[in-house]
Amino acid sequence: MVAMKKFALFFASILAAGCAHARFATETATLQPTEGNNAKGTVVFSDLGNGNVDVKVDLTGVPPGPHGFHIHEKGDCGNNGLNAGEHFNPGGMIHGSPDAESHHAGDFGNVIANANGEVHTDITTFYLSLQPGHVRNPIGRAIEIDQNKDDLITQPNGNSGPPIACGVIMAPGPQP
Ligand SMILES: [Cu+2]
Ligand SMILES: [Zn+2]
Repeated sequence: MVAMKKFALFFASILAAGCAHARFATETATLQPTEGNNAKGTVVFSDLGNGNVDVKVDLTGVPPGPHGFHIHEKGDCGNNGLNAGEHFNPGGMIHGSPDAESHHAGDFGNVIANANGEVHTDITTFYLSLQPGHVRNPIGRAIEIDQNKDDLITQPNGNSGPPIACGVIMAPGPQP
């Protein structure tokens, strides 16, 4: 993880230096609370250019503690997020921890809200791609934070309860 962060910093410094050759895709989701909840915020996906995607999560209004966090197969936050369907699973795997041998591409396990109800974390994954048309590109799908902890075992969704916030992953417009 430390090596990965250094690598990310390396690329960030190239961007900061204004390298004309670097064009890394990003996708963004703005999460809105489901009925009776206050959780909201943003999730930004950034192609690190090394086969990895960085997932930057910034949420507020989340009850303190762990909450299941997943990309779902449909880009529909209707019906309090239930219309998003099951987890994004282009590989036909079983649900599990992102560290496990088998898990959905959309499985991020849990994110943890601090005592102020905020989540601020970066997840690095090589199970997603931001390349246009790629089967593991999450664009157009929903990402949700759930009411409860993902137990990382129960099928098909870790028994993490209903979503407390949902947003559809979208292109940010023209790249710089
Ligand atoms: Cu979920
Ligand atoms: Zn899953």
